[in-house]
Amino acid sequence: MPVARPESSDSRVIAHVDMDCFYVQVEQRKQPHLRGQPTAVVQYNSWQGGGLIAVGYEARKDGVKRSMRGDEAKKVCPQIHLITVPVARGKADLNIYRNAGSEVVSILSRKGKCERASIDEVYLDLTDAAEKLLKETPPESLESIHEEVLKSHVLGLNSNGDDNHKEIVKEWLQNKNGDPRDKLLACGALIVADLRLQVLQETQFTCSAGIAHNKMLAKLASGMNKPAQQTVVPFSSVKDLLEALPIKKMKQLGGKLGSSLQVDLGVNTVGDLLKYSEEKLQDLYGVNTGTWLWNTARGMNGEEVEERLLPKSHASGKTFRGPSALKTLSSVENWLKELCEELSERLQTDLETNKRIAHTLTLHADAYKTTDTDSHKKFPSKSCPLRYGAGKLLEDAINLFQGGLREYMNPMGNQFCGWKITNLSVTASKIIAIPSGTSSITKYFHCQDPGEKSDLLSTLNDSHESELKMEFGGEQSTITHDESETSFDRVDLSSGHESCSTSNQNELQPKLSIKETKINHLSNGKNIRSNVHKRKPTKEKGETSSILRFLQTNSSQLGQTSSAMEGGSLTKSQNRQTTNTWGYNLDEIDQSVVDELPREIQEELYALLPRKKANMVKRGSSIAHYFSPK
Ligand code: TTP
Repeated sequence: MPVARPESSDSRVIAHVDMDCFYVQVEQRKQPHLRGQPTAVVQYNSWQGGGLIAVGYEARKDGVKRSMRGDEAKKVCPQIHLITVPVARGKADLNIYRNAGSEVVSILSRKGKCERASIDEVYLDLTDAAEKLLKETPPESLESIHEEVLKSHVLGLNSNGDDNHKEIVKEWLQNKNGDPRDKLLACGALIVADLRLQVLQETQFTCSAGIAHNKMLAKLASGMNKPAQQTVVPFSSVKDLLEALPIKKMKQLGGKLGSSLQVDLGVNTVGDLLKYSEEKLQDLYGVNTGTWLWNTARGMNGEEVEERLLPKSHASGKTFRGPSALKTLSSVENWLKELCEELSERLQTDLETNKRIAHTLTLHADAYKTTDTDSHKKFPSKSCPLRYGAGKLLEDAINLFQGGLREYMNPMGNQFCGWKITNLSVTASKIIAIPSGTSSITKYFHCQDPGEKSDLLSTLNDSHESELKMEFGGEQSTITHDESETSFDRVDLSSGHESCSTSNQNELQPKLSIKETKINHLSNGKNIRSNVHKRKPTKEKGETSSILRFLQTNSSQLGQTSSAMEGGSLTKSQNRQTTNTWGYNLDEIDQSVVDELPREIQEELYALLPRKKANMVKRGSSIAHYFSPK
C-alpha cells in the first residue's frame, strides 16, 4: 500500500540511474565479439529456446521483445545471439550480474547518498553536490560543457532532437535568470553525466538516467530516453508529463490499485486524478493512499533516498512450469534443500563480507489444487525467525511450507495430494549490520564452556566456519544467487523486493514484536517460539531478551535478578552464562559505543536505563571494552 510522505523539498536533486539491457551488456563485456551484434539473454529452460529476460538494443531494432522465447526471437532476427544465464544447482545463477551491479554502485555512490534499488538501478540524492557546484562553479560560468550533458533531454524544451538541440540545452543549462530550482537540476545534469561517463570508462557499461526533484519523477524520466541518455524534468514540465501518462505506468499503480482507479473511477491517466479532491480520494482509498494519490497527481513525492549499497533481502527461488510442477512433499523438500543451501551461502557471504545478519525467513509458494476449481486461493506466505546454517534453514523452510500447505488445503483437506507447486522461494530479510565494535563479542563466546555455547554463536556458526572466517579472515565463499526463472525473475535488491515481498507476506507474518523476534533469533527456534506466545506482550523494565542477555550487567547495578531474565524464554545455560560470565559498569558506558549498536538494542538499553543516559562517559573505542568477560 503506498504511503504518503510529506514532500521534503521541491529543490532536491534526485537521480534514478538504470543500466541499459543489463544482462546483455554483462555478457557482451565477457564476450566482446558480441558487441554491436543482436544479442539476448535467455532463461535456463530450453523449452522453445528459453524465455528472453534481457534483449540488447540491436535486437530490439529487429523486433525482438522480452516477451518472446528464443525460437520466436530467431524467427524475427535469425542472426541473434542467444546466451543462456549461467547455471548452478539446476537453476539460474545470477552472481555475475549481481557483481557487475556492485561495480556500478561503487562508482555511482561517489557523489551523494546512493540507494541500490535493484540489480541494475540506483537512486542518488545529489542535492548537496548540486548546491556545492552551483555555489562554486555554476553552469553559466563554464566555458565549455561536455557533449554528454548537452545531449540531455530536458522535458518542456522544444528542441525535438533538431540540429540545435545541443545549443538549446546549453542555453537552458546556463540560463542566469532561470528558476533557482532548475539551476540546481542543471547542476544535477552535469554531475550525472559525469558519473555515467565514469561508469562507462571503468566498467564498459552504458546507463540511462532521470534527473528530477523527487524519486518518482526521476524514475519516470530515466526510462524515457534509452539507451545511454539522460532526461531532466524541470518543475514547470511536471504537469504536462503526468497529464497524459497512463495510470498503470506509474510506480505502485501497476496492480490492483491502478485497476481500481480505472474500473471504479474511470481514471486512465495520472492527469485524470486531478479532478478528485484529497478528501474524496481519502474516502475511497483511506487516508494514506488517498493523500498519496492526490500528491502523485501533482508530481509530489516525499520519499527519501535511503543510504543503501547492499541488498535489503536475499531470495532464492525456482519456477516449475507445466509438467515440472511439484506434486509431492519429498520433491518440495528436495528443492527446498537446494534453495536453502544457496540462501545459506549468500547469508554466510553477507555475514563475512558485510557483517550483516538476517532476521526473518519467509517461504513463498504458488500453487493450484488439482481436485477442485477453487484454485484462486493463494498459497499463504509464511515467515519465522531466521536461524543460520543450511540445515536449520531447511528445517524451518519445510515447517513453513507445511504450515502454508495446511492452510491452503484447509484443515480438513488431504495435504498429501491434490496440489501442485509452480513456484517456490525462500527469502531472508530484516538484514541488520552488526555494529562494528561488537564483532569481538562472538569471539568471547568461543572462550566459554563449549557446553554453554550461546545459540547466537551456534546460529552464526552453524557451518562450523562462519564466525572463524569472520574473525580470522578465512576464504570467502562465492555469492550465488538466483531468482525464480520467470518473468518476475528479478534479483532481490529493491526496497519493493518485487519477486518475493508481497503484501501477503506482511499480513501473514507472525505477529511477534521486534523483541520477540530477537528472542527467537538468539535462541532455539522451536522451544522458544512456543514460549514467546505465552509471554506477556508488555515490556517490563529489566526484562532483557535480546543481545543484552549476553551482555548482562552485574545484577546489583540494575537491581535485576536472573529470575527477571528468565521470563519464560531463557535456557538455564544461557542464564548461567549471562550472569556468570559477563560484567560491565553501566555508568561507564560511552554514548558513542551505544550508538554503534542496532537501534532496537539502543532503545532497549535506554529503556532499561533512562536516567543513566546522561551520565555516559567516554571510555573506549569499542563496545568490547565494556562487555569483556570478568
Ligand atoms: P530491466 O532494467 O527491466 O531491463 P534491461 O536492463 O534488460 O533493459 P532496459 O535497457 O530496458 O532497462 O532489467 C534489468 C535486468 O534484470 C535485465 O537485464 C534482466 C533482468 N530481468 C529478469 O531477469 N527478469 C525480468 O523479468 C526482468 C524485467 C529483468
